[in-house]
Amino acid sequence: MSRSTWADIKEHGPPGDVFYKINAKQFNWEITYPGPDGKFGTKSELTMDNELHVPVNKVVRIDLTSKDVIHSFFVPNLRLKQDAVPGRIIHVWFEATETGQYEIPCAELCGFGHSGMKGNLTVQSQEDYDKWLKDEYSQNK
Ligand SMILES: [Cu+2]
Repeated sequence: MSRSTWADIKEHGPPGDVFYKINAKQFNWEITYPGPDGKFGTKSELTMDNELHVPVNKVVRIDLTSKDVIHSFFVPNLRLKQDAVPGRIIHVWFEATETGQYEIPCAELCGFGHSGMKGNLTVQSQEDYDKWLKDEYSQNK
């Protein structure tokens, strides 16, 4: 892969449609959704362990970091793997083109619970995603 191809994929990528923050920690993926206003850092944002829901055919952008040791965010079905490093925020993006459930194992030996560190990626139609998220927001109040 040439240097410019690498840069196109890893450094630039297309503009995002949906945004999340993922904080790896022994031994879960802590996933933060922006509030209904699209903003992070407010009371209405939503944080949960291991459940990443995204709409299909949308560019997903993630700010990935770690609270403790080095983990690796791995979605085998998307051929996506990126280290999560404490003290650094690494930008990750993908676009899932098929609905379904996929696993997010940790791909870096990170301690005694490493083998059980597994998240779930749910790729949904926009309609189902909106419904799910609305429901989660209302339970969060
Ligand atoms: Cu891990």
